[in-house]
Amino acid sequence: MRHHFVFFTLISVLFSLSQTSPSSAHFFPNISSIPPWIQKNINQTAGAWDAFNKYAGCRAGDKVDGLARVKKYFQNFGYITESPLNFTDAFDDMLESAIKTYQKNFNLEPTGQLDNKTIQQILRPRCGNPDIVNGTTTMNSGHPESHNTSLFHSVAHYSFFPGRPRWPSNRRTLSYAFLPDNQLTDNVKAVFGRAFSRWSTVTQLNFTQSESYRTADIRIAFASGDHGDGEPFDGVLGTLAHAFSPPSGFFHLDNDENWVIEGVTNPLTTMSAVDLESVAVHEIGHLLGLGHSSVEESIMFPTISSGTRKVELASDDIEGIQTLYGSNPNFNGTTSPSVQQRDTSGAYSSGSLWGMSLLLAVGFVHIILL
Ligand code: TQI
Ligand code: ZN
Ligand code: ZN
Repeated sequence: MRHHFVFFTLISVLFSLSQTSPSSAHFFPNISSIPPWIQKNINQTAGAWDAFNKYAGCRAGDKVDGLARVKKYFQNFGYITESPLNFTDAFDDMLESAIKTYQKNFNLEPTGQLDNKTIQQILRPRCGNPDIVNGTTTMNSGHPESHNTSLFHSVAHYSFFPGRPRWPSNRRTLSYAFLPDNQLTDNVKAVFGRAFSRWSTVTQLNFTQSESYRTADIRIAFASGDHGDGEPFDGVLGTLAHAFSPPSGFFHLDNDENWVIEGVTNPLTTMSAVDLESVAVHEIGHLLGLGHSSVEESIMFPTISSGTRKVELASDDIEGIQTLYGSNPNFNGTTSPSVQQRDTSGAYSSGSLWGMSLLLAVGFVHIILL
């Protein structure tokens, strides 16, 4: 699984990333500066999905032409684990239970039917990774602390990674660094700085930029396609970025996206523009130990439309992160960014097996590169 980095992978990531050529990432100050010929027309894709609307109202026992495609969709996102070569068009128990779990994850009434709200949620653009991996949901319905389970409207909650990993309690200042080969501009780096400060405003955590990529707690790199950690990027849209749970600190972004750095003002869903700060705030949530949330307003909700911007932490995100790291005594309930200056570059997390293997890995790469 993605959160269990093996020693070997660690080395290959460090190694392959140190070998990449300078970044060819596409950065655009705003949405109107993206040339039309690189804008992917999402209307075409949306057209294909329109067909989904004919399943509205489907329930167990029904047989509807093309229902097999719906099963394929649920299989893609981990809700159906059986893998028959051909799904049938019958609305069977397998589909019903997949729909129920999906509805719980997305905070919809678990009717087990393809009702309107469920179809609308399916039709929304979403992240390409499964919600359920090896039988464990990455979202709220499997959250051990979710209360009010009988009231489906209030099960909404943040989640943590299995085992609830977090940065050790003696580390309240974390350093971050950018892969030097990416040669990011100060404007791009400032976007990450703003994203970090959204989390430090509400917790006792501080973030500080370090010039030393290899020793920083959080390592930010833009990469294309296969970049050595077994989670290859996929070109425009699809997976935009990924981050590993604490105390890994790897934060990778897809070089092939059209990243917008000054924010997107109006929701233009026909464009492939991706707001960098929105993605950064979400991924930092993962880096700090938050899984996905079923609260739609939350930063950790697992869908975002291209061309839109969502950067403000919701109360669900704030509750989740404060459970892990405590609240900022200066935080009065309103979020205004603060910038942290203390430099702790070169510090390693102590006492954890992770810190140890990291140290060894870094040492090892030094040796191969010399
Ligand atoms: N990347 C996925 C994500 O960050 C990768 C992922 C899926 C993941 N499941 C995970 C990472 C569990 C850690 C733990 O969710 S993504 C969104 C969102 C992506 C998606 O490129 O699909 C955002 C990146 F939530 F909008 F869909 C950023 Cl904001
Ligand atoms: Zn990666
Ligand atoms: Zn995510």
